[in-house]
Amino acid sequence: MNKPKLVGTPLSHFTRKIRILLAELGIDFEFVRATSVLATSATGYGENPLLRVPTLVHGGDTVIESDHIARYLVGKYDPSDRFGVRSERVEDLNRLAVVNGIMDNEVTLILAKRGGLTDLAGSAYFAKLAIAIEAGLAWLDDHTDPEAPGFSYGDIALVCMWQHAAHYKIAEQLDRRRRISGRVARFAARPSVASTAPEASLAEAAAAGWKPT
Ligand SMILES: N[C@@H](CCC(=O)N[C@@H](CS)C(=O)NCC(=O)O)C(=O)O
Repeated sequence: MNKPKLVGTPLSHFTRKIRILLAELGIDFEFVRATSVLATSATGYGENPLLRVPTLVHGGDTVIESDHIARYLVGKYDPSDRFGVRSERVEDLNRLAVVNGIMDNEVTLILAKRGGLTDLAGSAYFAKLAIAIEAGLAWLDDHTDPEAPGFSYGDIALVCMWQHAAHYKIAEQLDRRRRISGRVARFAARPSVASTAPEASLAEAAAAGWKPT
């Protein structure tokens, strides 16, 4: 089967979950960089009808939704599921849901601003999204053990959420969340993590001629 093609943007935290997983599993893949997440044709999103990334194209399959892509990859390449992608433990499911929810809210706020809205704090809905980000971070901080052994899919998602929030300065006083920051710091130098960090990813994309539109 030909090598997987992953469509995403250099800063997309949902795409980064898959980039890190692919690297950890040693799977060679082609990274196709989308130039805009405000484009209105599915073409730029690997034909994801929801106009989002990531999208994975592999053989005859097109897989959308980051966690589904992760499950697909594990099914094909890592049946022992060494990172716990398919974990059904309630604590893993809840942590992943909170991380994904924070990431979703970040995307909505960033794209609302990029799309032209200026007074996000003045809208009850957008203000609520920002409050939920803070509440989600507080919850995650309480439910993260910085010293727990191993590196799991939950850790991959946590790192992607955290470094993206730091890059976009989307949350208040991230330093307050010492348990999350401690856990992320443990993995920051791991090659799969360091090579996909926001600044590294942007530099790599620029070197490859990528320009956002
Ligand atoms: N639930 C989706 C979320 C994907 C998502 O929101 N991706 C962002 C980039 S990080 C995007 O493409 N947003 C465009 C939009 O929401 O219109 C997943 O896990 O794949």
